[in-house]
Amino acid sequence: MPATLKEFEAVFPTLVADLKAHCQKYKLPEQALQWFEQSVNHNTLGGKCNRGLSVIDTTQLLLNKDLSQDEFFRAATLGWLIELLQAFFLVSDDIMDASKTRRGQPCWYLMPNVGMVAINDAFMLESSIYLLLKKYFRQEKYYLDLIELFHEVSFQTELGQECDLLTAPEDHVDLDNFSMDKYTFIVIYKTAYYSFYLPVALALHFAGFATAKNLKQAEDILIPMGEYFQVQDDYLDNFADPSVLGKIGTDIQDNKCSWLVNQALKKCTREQRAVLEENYGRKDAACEAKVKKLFDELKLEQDYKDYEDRRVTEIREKIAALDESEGLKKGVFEEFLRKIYKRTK
Ligand code: DMA
Ligand code: MG
Ligand code: MG
Ligand code: MG
Repeated sequence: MPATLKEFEAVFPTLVADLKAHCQKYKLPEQALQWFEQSVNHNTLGGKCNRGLSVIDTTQLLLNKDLSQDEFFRAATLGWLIELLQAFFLVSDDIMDASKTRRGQPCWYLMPNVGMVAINDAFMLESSIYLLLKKYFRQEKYYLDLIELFHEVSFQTELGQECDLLTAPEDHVDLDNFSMDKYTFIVIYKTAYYSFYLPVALALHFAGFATAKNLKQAEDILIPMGEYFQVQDDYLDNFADPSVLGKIGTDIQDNKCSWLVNQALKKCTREQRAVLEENYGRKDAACEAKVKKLFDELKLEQDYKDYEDRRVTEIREKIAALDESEGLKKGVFEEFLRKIYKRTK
């Protein structure tokens, strides 16, 4: 049985207490201690926790048994470390993307009295990963593998974010600068590695199945799945109801090299391209509305649905071809796909 969000969330207070205890060793002033606790809670809780839950579900499938209480706690801890990494990326991403809401609340940097203190809060969320990793995994022979994995995946995500931001300059719109090749690089790096490869790689280490072959097979399925997940994110940015999605889309105003604008560029007429030239990437709600209208005229929603069907078929074929001889299981990937297929948030 997959772990429930409630069971997963029940582990978090212990980890927050650990982080606080660590601060208290430095005699951190009370105000700063409370601030840190609030930042950790606000930024780490309140999401779907798909990434974190996946570590537990994957471990369970690999070991093919119900986990003991201690195994559950440790798998959940690894899951929370991904959620802390995610919190670190989201706090910074929302500043860089000038977003307004996240998980149905104001973005952290827009909360009362926060502002640019959020940048330091993001760093502290990242550092928290390594404090907890040391506390609970230092004695394991795979401890260094875990540290290196978090470092490598963080760097990959930062590369993706760099390209995402550099293809979306604030001051000038150049539609020739977008391409599906650039798009693919951006989404694989900014999203697929930390959201899809990382949970399974962590579970493989924890369960004792992290052979080179298993890690490579996992990557070959999870990177395309992560790419599909970010295409969904780009589709939802424009087409979802923000009250369901929990965040207000910013891609058009932010001049992002998104999946939708790339599809629009492939099929638009000269006149439609002129509309894009004039209105895409402008910090202006009226311009944004014109682009949204064009996306409707171009029937991009239907293109997305066709893409989804094709992509999911491809991914299912890859899963079917998995070699289970070193203990990796098809069910791991089936479960991931089940969680994201036709998602609306
Ligand atoms: C997501 O990109 C990538 C990271 C590393 C947060 P995004 O800006 O499209 O995400 P969101 O739509 O959640 O702001
Ligand atoms: Mg963003
Ligand atoms: Mg972004
Ligand atoms: Mg997005």
